[in-house]
Amino acid sequence: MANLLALLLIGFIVWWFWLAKPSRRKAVTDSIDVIVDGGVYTPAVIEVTQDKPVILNFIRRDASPCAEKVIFAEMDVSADLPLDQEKKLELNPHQKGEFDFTCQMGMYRGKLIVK
Ligand SMILES: [Cu+2]
Repeated sequence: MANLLALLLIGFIVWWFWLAKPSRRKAVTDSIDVIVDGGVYTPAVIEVTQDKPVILNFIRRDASPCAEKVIFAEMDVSADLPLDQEKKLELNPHQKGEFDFTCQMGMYRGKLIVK
């Protein structure tokens, strides 16, 4: 009986780590939620893949005017962020490197890493 349970457990672990993982990873890569609150972007460092379109889903919780814009200066991309709503920003990063994104005054700071 104990052996059977151990076998079932191993089977579950194999399924969980090797078979279930690819679909979960894909969902994370295609659309990433970014919370804007308390002076920080969460997550503040976002890793994406070169030439693979990705949606950054900004959710602004901070009412201060400071947070109302997000600017990717080097990529020439910016967006207005409505309060308590989702704002989808689609990027198709063609260039590898690290790109800062900030609010218009540079107080909120985040980094997009293209690999
Ligand atoms: Cu600001």
